[in-house]
Amino acid sequence: QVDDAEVMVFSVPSYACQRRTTPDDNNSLLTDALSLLAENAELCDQEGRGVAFRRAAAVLKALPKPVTCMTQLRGLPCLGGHSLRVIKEILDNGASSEVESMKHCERYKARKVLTGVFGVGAKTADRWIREGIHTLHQLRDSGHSLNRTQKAGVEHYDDLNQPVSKAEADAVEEIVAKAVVSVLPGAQITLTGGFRRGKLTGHDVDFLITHPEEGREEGLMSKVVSWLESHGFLLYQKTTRNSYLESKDGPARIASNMDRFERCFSIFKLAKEVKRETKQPEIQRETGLQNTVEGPCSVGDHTHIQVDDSILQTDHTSQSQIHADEQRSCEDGGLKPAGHKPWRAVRVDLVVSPFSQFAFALLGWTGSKLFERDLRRWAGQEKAMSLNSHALYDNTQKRYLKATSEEEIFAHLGLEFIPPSERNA
Ligand code: TTP
Ligand code: MN
Ligand code: MN
Ligand code: MN
Repeated sequence: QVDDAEVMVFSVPSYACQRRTTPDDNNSLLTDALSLLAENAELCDQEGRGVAFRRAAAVLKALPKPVTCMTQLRGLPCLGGHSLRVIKEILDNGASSEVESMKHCERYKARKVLTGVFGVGAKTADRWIREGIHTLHQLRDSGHSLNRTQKAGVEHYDDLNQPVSKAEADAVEEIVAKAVVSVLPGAQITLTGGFRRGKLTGHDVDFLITHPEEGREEGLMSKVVSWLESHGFLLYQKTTRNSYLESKDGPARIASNMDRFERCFSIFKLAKEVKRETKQPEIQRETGLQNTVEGPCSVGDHTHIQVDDSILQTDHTSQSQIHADEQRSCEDGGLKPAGHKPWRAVRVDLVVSPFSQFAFALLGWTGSKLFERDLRRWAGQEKAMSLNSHALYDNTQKRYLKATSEEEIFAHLGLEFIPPSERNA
């Protein structure tokens, strides 16, 4: 029996862009389960179901305290029947049977391994699974010809499936900054994506590049890429040119959340810091200071021990541990044992924006994805406006609303400003 008067009932606005969501999570047991269901739906190419579970998880993530009973959830938005069933089962039994059986499902595991390859989406993975391909070894043996992106994805599978640390992001930023000022003095780079939101790890590192004099940014990407290539920092890159000016339909009508900036999806070759003089690696690691690229670091549901010279020197890392890690990385799907290479592969996204669109590009590339989705939904449904990473159009006034900062865009939209660190919906 629960006395309603004593239960803390939560209240949350329904659009993610109306909420403050910090990177921490008081309900990770529940949100992890719902995120897994979302991921599975996305892997099955069921985007609508995926979004529904993402929304439910995001509402719980925004709560100030752990949920202890269903009564507290009364009146909360975005919690559908399916999500509520899952939540109830976890509150009652500590786990969801649906999620647990999904985790052990062969098809789910195969989808995860195959879509874990950079350049492989849900449709390709499913086609392979129907042919009986469940692992990277089977993929290699199948003789399927892979495109250039997928080849790079397989080649760097283990590195790319290991989260990028903030220290590594900082190291990448230093390299990109150097490249950018070398090819165009006065150009500016800004860290975007999850790291701008204060996340401690990410699946990649995102940057936005611009120049305060409109037009000077033209042709900048190819120069930056050439610089990076000639200095040996790129393992892979695919550059797409700016298609914004060519679009006939105008920026307000770009339907998808794909923008038209000049961009580069790349894989960086990032040197691992080798500290031969290091006496107390354990302490260094805990402070998380400067270029502590060395592990072991806890990664999702399993721990990777990063093997490099610095860790070979630590007396607590035995050869058998290293061997165990090599085995694990093979079981994970990697084709190669964790090598002793002095570098690691890191996914990096570069985007170039004209200065006049910078605020929109910054807002659009900071995320989270659900926060972005709800910003656009808010604009359309509540304000009769169209927002994308290039511009904001007022459908009532039939004109573009200019902005030079994120704050101005929130103001145009009639929203309280939410800083990046609170956009982790
Ligand atoms: P991601 O790098 O995919 O995500 P993230 O940085 O939030 O999380 P992670 O730590 O896993 O890397 O995307 C960053 C933002 O970029 C996201 O808000 C969506 C935006 N984006 C676009 O606007 N257009 C695009 O074409 C892509 C791929 C992303
Ligand atoms: Mn792994
Ligand atoms: Mn990112
Ligand atoms: Mn990215």
